[in-house]
Amino acid sequence: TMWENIKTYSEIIFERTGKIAKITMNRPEKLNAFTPTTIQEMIDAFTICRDDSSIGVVILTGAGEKAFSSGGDQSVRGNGGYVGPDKIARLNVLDLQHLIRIIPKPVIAMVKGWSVGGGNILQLVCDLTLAADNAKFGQTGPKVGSFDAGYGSGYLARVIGHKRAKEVWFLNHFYSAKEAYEMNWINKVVPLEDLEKVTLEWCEEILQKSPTAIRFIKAAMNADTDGLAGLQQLGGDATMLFYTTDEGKEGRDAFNEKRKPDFDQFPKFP
Ligand code: 1HA
Repeated sequence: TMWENIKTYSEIIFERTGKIAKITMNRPEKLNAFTPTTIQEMIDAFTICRDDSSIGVVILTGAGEKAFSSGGDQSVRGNGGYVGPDKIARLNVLDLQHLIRIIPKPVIAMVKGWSVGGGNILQLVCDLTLAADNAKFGQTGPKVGSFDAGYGSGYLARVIGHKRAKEVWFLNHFYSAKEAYEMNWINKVVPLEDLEKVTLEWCEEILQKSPTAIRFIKAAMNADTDGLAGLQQLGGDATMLFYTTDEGKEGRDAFNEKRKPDFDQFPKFP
C-alpha cells in the first residue's frame, strides 16, 4: 500500500491512501504513551479528516508492533493532569474521545501489542477494532492512581457488560486478543502480519456503502449511549439533510426575500 503524508507532526504520523486516512501514535520507545502534544496533534488530524470530504474512513493505530498505546505518559503527569510545553496540566484525551465519537465517519482501531489505560479507552471509543494476535488489553488506572469514570467505565460496561467492566477495573488484569474477542470488546483477531491488509479490506468494504447511511447509524447508536449530547449529534445530522431540501431552502429564501414562506408546495410524507 502506498501511504501519502497528509501533514507532518512531532508525535503522530498522518497519512492517507485513497479515501482512507491513518493516524499513528508515534512514540514507540514509550509504547506510544501519549502526552498533551500527542493528543493535540490527533485532535488536529481528526479535525482534518472530519472536514475533508474526500476522506471516508479513519484508521487509528500505534507505531511499531509492540503497542497501540500504553495510555497517558506517566513521566509528564503533573498535578491535575498531563503537562505539555505550555506547562498546563490537561486531560485533553477526553476531548479526543469525544471527537472520535462525533466525527461522522467510521473510525477503526488497528491494535498491535499493548492497548492499556487511556490508550485502551481510545481503542474502545473507535467504532470498530481489529486486533493482531499479539494484542493485549487492560486498564491500569487503580494501579497507577488514575481512573476513567466516563466512556472508560460507562461505555465499557455497555460494550463488555457491567460484571466484566468492573473486573477489568478492579483487578487490572491484561486480556489476550482472543479473550478480548470473546468478551465482545473487539471485532476481530487476525495474525499480526495480516492486520493492515485485513483492516484495509474492511475500510474498502465500508467505502462501498452509503456514507449518509453509515453516518446515521453511527449517530443513532451513539445517541442511545450519549444521551442529549448524542441526540444533538443525530439531530444535527437531520438538520444538515433538511438544509439540502427545497422545503428547508424555501424558509431561508422567504426570509431573505422578505416574503411569506410557501411550505404548502412540499409533500407531507406519512
Ligand atoms: O486513566 C487515564 C485518564 C483518566 C481520565 C482522564 C484522562 C486520562 C488520561 C490517561 C489515563 C491513563 O492512561 S492512566 C494509565 C497509564 N498507563 C499505564 O499505567 C501503563 C504503564 N505501562 C505499563 O504498565 C507497562 O509498560 C506495560 C504493561 C504496558 C508494558 O510492559 P512491558 O512490556 O514490560 O514494557 P515496559 O518496559 O514497561 O515499557 C517500555 C518503556 O516504555 C519503558 O521505558 P524504559 O524503562 O525503557 O525507559 C516504560 O517506562 C515506558 N512506558 C510504558 N508505558 C508508559 C511508559 N512511560 C510513560 N508512561 C507510560 N504509560
